[in-house]
Amino acid sequence: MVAEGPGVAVAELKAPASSLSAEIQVDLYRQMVRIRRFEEKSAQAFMRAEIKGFCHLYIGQEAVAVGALSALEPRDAVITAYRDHGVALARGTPARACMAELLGKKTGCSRGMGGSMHLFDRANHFYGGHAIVGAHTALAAGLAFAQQYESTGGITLCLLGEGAVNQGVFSETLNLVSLWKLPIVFLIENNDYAMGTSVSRSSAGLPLVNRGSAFDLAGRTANGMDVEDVREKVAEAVSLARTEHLPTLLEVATYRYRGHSMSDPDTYRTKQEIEEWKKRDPILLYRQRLEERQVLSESLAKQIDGEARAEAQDALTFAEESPEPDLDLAFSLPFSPEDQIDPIPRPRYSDL
Ligand SMILES: Cc1ncc(C[n+]2csc(CCOP(=O)(O)OP(=O)(O)O)c2C)c(N)n1
Repeated sequence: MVAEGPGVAVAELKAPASSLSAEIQVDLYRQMVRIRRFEEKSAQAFMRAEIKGFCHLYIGQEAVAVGALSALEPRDAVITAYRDHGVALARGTPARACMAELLGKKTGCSRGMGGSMHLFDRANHFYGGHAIVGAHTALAAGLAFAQQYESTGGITLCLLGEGAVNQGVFSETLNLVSLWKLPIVFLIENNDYAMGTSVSRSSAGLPLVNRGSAFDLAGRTANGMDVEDVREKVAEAVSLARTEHLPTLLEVATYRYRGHSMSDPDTYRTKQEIEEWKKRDPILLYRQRLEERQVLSESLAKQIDGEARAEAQDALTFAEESPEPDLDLAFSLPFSPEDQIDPIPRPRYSDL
């Protein structure tokens, strides 16, 4: 049986008329293809042991990051969990800086100190990339508090997996953002599985969007295989946050085609289930829709794909040729200069 995001009907895509310009539609398509090709290249690099440690791919979920982030302004803040490659790319972090980070190189967006799970790009207000499930939701509240306190006019978008909703910190955070009327949107990427556990085996009180109602958050759902639906629902929530300082909890039904991470044998679901979801592939279906609308020709689609493949290859070559990070930074970077008051001198890596 096909696992649908609980409470969220994954409708077959129709080709509704769009109020979006042709340029925006093509760009949404392009961004999804860029992420897909980047992730495929990452998988190859991982298999060759060029990427060490963890690597969680975003393949299948592209419409979520692309749709959601396309509804934001540059001054807005974005934060997510460890499945972060697609989010960083959609936010504007260069593919080279992302791939170099995956390879742990000095030219990476986190100077090679973070790796796959900790992409970070302050210039684009992308605040990570966090490995501890649920913990970043509290940091998101902090970002939104700062935006409100400093009257920046910005809002915070916090993406989280459905596996994070049962962490106590998330409930505490929902309480605070509602009480303090913070400009924030929480987007649950419900891909049905937290590692090997399906949401119906781990969570009571479905659908998950209901979790916000105890704290008076506005609740919305979206079809995560439909980039325009995600964009529209996020835009509504962003508007509520920006103009009325009302936080929203949004549940988006999506699916990851690959295992939880590159080392997951993926034995907890059937091949048939994965194939069923692939029939609703966000890139394939959006391409069909844009062709129907005569916004995308076959040759343009081919060109976009070629450029995305070239960008991914260029990013990998750049990363491979980049230098290793300075190891001493591993001891100095986690602390601000004022915090370096430890009377016991820290060992220099080179002394070890
Ligand atoms: C606090 C904490 N507990 C357990 C883990 C181990 N862990 C890593 S990923 C993961 C599953 C999270 O699933 P979800 O939030 O749905 O994100 P997805 O992988 O679907 O993107 C778990 C339990 C962790 N990183 N942090």
